[in-house]
Amino acid sequence: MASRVAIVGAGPCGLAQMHAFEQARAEGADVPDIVCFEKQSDWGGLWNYTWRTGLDEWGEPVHGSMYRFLWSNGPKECLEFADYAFDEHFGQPIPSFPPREVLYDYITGRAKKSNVREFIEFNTAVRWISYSDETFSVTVENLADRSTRTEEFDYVIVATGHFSVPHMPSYPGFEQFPGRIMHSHDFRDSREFDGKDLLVLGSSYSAEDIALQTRKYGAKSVTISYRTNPMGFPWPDGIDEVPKLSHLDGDVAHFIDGTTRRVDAIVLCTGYQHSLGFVAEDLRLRTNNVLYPDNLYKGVFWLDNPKMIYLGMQDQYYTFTMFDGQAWYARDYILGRVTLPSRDEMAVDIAEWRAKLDACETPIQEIDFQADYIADLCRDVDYPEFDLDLTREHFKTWEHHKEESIIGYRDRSFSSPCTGTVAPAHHTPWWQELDDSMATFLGNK
Ligand code: FAD
Ligand code: NA7
Repeated sequence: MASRVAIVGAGPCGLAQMHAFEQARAEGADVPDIVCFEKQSDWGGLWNYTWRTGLDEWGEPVHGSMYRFLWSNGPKECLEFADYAFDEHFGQPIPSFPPREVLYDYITGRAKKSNVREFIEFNTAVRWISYSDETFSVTVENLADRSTRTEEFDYVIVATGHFSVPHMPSYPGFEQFPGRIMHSHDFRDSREFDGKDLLVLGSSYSAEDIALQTRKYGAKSVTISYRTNPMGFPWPDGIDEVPKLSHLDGDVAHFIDGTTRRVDAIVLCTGYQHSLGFVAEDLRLRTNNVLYPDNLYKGVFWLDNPKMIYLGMQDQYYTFTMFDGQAWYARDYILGRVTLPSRDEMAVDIAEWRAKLDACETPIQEIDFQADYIADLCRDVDYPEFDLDLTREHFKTWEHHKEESIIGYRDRSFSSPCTGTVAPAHHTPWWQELDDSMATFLGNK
């Protein structure tokens, strides 16, 4: 009997997995039955923008954390699909830092080409995954008619992302603060803060981007408070970085260096939790946001039961390219094309990767670490050739560009690791470009 595979989530990871199977099928492989359960009504995961916050139309926690006017924060050349170049999708070279709608079009373009939509059950949330007698039981709920059912599978691939459930710290004085306190997960439109003095907590990607965005769209001032280290970018006029928040007194924020600022609103850019409460405890990944979570061989196979597979659970410099490498590896394990070593050997391998990660001290070393991880994945599978070393150099150049100009790095151009195409410059500098529509970006409007 053909084996059955459940995929949970139709974001970039889930789509990569279905596409990988379809590639093998097109080349004549005998591919298992695949069912993808997706709780939203459409595909694309975080890239499928929603205006909603809090609960969705079914009363489910909203998955989306992306906001209006979000532009890629890394060069698109570092996430290009090796078998579906940007040139192929758009029919013309495009600049290196596209807005969300353009990347959504690209991701779903490949998924349309390989016809994977037929495998997806939308509006269907996975409620529980357990394993016994060599079989996974997957309980799902159809959100539209509220029916539940349990199906059996031989493999489960969890591709639910990990930037949706906020980490929400509290500080003394939050209860009495007269303005809005929100997490970046609920941030949707910078224009809400036009003319306001904003406090942003955090010192990573969300803090950086939301501070820039809100100032670009009219915030009077943005104060970024770091807990451990400042980002240290050359911030434009109106944005400042200050040490950790101590407490609030009314609308006055007090920082541990004794300085104070009056603020109208607070955005907590304090990261996310891996939230996998629908997975039985013996199969459940528990980790913080790191480049190599523990207990995952090759970053994907659950050590105690490698038929339980997790995609995209690591922190991310690389995204779509890494997801493809993972999806190809998972597919080839399921198809019997690669075999996994013993549990002890897998445990040793995981420990070695984690020791290498512990030795990383700088973003440049972390970029090399994740590039080495992708090279390790691609070595064993037939993912199409692309110039991975070029992308690692691109990422390092990108880091330098950000240090030179945090408002100007998105105006730079990179070359494709797949086609060699050098991206054209965007017609408008990013700091001046208020329109993020695909039509304007592609120059059609
Ligand atoms: P997701 O995109 O989160 O998709 C997971 C899917 O699983 C969703 O469709 C969800 O509905 C579904 N799901 C979840 N739970 C269940 C369940 N129980 N049952 C059924 N379905 C379920 N990456 C970049 O490369 N460039 C960027 O510029 C960039 N910007 C970002 C900005 C923000 C604000 C955030 C939060 C992330 C950003 N990322 C960016 C990183 C992002 O994580 C990846 O690009 C990518 O979306 C991860 O894909 P995924 O499939 O792992 O997860
Ligand atoms: P990250 O990258 O996980 O960063 C979380 C940040 O939150 C990090 O700077 C933390 O500072 C900070 N943090 C956590 N707890 C606190 C408290 N209590 N007080 C102040 N600051 C805190 O999450 P992001 O949302 O920035 O990025 C996630 C993804 O979204 C990423 O892929 C982007 O592309 C978009 P620390 O350094 O630990 O002190």
